[in-house]
Amino acid sequence: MEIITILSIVFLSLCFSLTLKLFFFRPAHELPPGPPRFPVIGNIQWLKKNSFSDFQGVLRDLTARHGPIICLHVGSKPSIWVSDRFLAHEALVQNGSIFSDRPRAPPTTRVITADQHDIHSAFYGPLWRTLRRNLTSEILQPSRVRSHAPSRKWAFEILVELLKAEQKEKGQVSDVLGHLRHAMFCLLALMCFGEKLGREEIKEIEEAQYQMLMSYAKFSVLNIFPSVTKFLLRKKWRQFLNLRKSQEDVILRFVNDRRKDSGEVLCYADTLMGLEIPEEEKKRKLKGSEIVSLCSEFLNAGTDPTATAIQWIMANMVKYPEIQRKVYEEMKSVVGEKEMEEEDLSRLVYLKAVVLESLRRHPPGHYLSYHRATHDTVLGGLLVPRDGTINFMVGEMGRDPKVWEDPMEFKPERFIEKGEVQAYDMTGSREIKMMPFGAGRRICPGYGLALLHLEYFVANLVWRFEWKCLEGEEVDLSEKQQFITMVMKHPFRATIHPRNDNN
Ligand code: HEM
Ligand SMILES: *[C@@H]1O[C@H](CO)[C@@H](O)[C@H](O)[C@H]1NC(C)=O
Ligand SMILES: CC(=O)N[C@H]1CO[C@H](CO)[C@@H](O)[C@@H]1O
Repeated sequence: MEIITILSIVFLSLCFSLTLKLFFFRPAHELPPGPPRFPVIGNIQWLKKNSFSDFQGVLRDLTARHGPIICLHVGSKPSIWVSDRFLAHEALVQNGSIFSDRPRAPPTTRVITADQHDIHSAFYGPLWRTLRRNLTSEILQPSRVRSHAPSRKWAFEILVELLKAEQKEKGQVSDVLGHLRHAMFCLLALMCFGEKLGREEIKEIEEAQYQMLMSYAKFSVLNIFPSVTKFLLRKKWRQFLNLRKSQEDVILRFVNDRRKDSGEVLCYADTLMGLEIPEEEKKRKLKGSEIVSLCSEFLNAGTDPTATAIQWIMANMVKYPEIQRKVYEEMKSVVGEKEMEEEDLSRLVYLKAVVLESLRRHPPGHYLSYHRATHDTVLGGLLVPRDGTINFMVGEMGRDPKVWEDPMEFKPERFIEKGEVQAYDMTGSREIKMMPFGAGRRICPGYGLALLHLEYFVANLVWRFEWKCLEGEEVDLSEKQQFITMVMKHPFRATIHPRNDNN
C-alpha cells in the first residue's frame, strides 16, 4: 500500500505545483509559440504523429503558422527555433556573449566528448576559448595550412584512384560521397597525426570513428532517465563504454606514435600534447581521453560536411553541363599549359561562385549545433530561457525569396559582380544572408580550411575528368537527413572521362 500512497502523493503535488506555475507565476515574457504541449512528455508525441523523419518539413510548417521564432518541447525543456536572418544576427552577432553557450550534453555524449572537453560541446568560457584559440592560431593558421599542400595532393590522388577503380568495375561512378569521405578522412588524419598513414592504419581509425558515430543513435536509449538505465541497462552501458575504450586505444596509439621528425609540419596532436587548459584557477595538461575527443572532433568535423558539400557541387555540375564547362574553360584560361597549382585557385572567380552558390542552396547542415543562452533573455519580444536550447534554420535562410531571387535555382552568377566574386562575408558580421558555417562566436573555426578544400577538390575533379550524366537519367536533388548532414536522397551517378589535353 505504501508505494501506491507515495506515488499518489508525488503525483498530486506535481499536479499542484504545475497548476500553480501555470496560473500564478507567468513570466513577464512568453515563450515563442508552437504546437500544443502536453505536460512532462512535451510535444514529442505530436512530432511523432507528424512524421519525425521530415523534421525540416515540420519546422517549416510551424514557422508558416506561428512566425519566425517557434518553440517545441523536448520533455520539459523548451527548444527554440529561429528562421529569421535578422533575429539570427541580433542573437549570434550583436548579442554573441549571451547566445554562445552550449547545453549540458546527454550522458552518452558526455562520454564521447570527455565530459564536454571538445570545442564543439564545451561551455562558453575559458576552456572553450583556450581550445578554440589554439586550433585557429596553430593548425588552421594560413601559413600552416599552406604547408599542407602536399597532403592535399596526396589525398586527391587517393580519390582519383577510387573513382577510376569504381568506373572500371561498374562502368560508372555511383558512390562519389563514399570516396570523398575516405579521401577527406585521409587528409584530416594526416593533419591530425602528422604522417602519411597506410591504408590499413587509416581503415582502423576510420572504423573506430564510424562505430562511435553510430553509437549516438544506437545507444541513445541510455539517455532516457539515465539514473534508471545505468542500473537496468547495465549490459548496454558496458557495451557502449567498451566501444569508447577501443576508440581511445586506437587514437592514442596514433597520437603517441606520431612522427615528430617527419619535418617542420606540425600536426594537431602535437599542439594538443603541449596545450595547457584552465581548470579552477589552475592550469593542467590534457588527459588522454580529452585528446582523443579533440582529435575525433577534428576528424569528424572536417570530413563529413566537406565531403557532403563536394557531392552537392558535383551533382550540380553533372546536372548542368554548361556550368561544368564554364568552370573548366575558366581553369584553362588561368592555368594554361602548366600544371595546376594551389595559387591558381585565387584567380578562379567562377569556381568560387559555384562553391558559394552550392553552400547557399545545399548547406551540408540545415541547422547549427544547439546553442544556449547564458541567462533568461528576450529575442524578438519572446522569452529565450537558459533552461532550454536555441537553434537556427540555416537551410531556410539560404532559400528565403525575400533575399535571393529564384532561390531554388542554381545560379553561380548571383555571386559575381563586374567579373569579381562579391566579397561575401562568411562571418555575417554586418548582416546575415546565409550561414552555412554559422555566425558569431561559435562560427565554424574551420570555414577557411573548408572553403580551400572545396575549391581545391572541385577544381581538380573538373580539371582531371569530364563528368557526364548517365544516358536517360537525370540528377535528382532531393534531400535526406543523415546524422547531422543533409545528403542526396538519390546519390547521382555519372561516367568520368579523362580530359586528354592535360593528362
Ligand atoms: C563545408 C564544411 C563545413 C561546414 C559546412 C561546417 C559547418 C559548421 C557549423 C554549422 C558549425 C556550428 C556552428 C554553431 O553551432 O554555431 C560548425 C562548428 C565547428 N566546426 Fe565546422 N564546418 C565545416 C568544416 C569544418 C572543418 C574543416 C573543421 C576543422 C578542421 C571544422 C571544425 C569545427 C569545429 C571545431 C566546430 C565547433 C565550434 C565551436 O563550437 O566553437 N569544421 N561547423
Ligand atoms: C597552443 O598550444 C601550444 C602548445 O601545444 C602552445 O605552445 C601555444 O602557445 C598555444 N597557442 C596559443 C595561441 O594559445
Ligand atoms: C536578445 C537581446 O539581448 N537583445 C539585445 C541585443 O543587443 C541590442 C543592442 O546591441 C539590444 O537592443 C537588444 O535588446
